[in-house]
Amino acid sequence: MALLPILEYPDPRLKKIATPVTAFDSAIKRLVDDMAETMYAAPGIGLAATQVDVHKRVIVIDVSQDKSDLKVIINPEIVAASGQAVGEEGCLSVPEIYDRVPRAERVTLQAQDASGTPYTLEADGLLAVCIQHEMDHLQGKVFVEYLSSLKQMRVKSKLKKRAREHRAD
Ligand code: GNR
Ligand code: NI
Repeated sequence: MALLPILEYPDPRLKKIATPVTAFDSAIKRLVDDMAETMYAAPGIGLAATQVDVHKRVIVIDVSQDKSDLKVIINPEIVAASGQAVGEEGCLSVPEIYDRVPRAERVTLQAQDASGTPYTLEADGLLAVCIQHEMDHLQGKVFVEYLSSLKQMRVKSKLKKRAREHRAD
């Protein structure tokens, strides 16, 4: 297992569109293991392959308190969505920035596990929000793009300022 570096907004590689997984081989199993380790270490409740510069439709999520419910979500498609919910979101690729994003309240997902076996998942609450957040990453979209352009400018300047401060230490 290995920790993978996480790309930070506004890195242009976060805009790449992920392609479906076609081979469920040992390389995919290793990617899933490394992504789970990276997510738990961050710590985060989800991670999309896009964030570790792998442009395949692979997501890991664990919204449990005790890291006991890892969900491996490959080639996801939302087949039903209902309701509306606005919640505060954050992103490992946009450190220390949090803001409200409108999402569907409930989603039904079709996906495959690490062996390629298809399954259906019904989600609400934080899991539903996280699924939508991660699926956006696979389409090259980061949550700050839902904010006003003024807020997006502030986020970019904050992250630039922080990068400058980090270089200085
Ligand atoms: O760790 C994360 N927390 C979170 C909180 C609210 C809504 C979405 C998320 S996902 C985020 C991890 C991440 O950046 N995944 O892409
Ligand atoms: Ni994110």
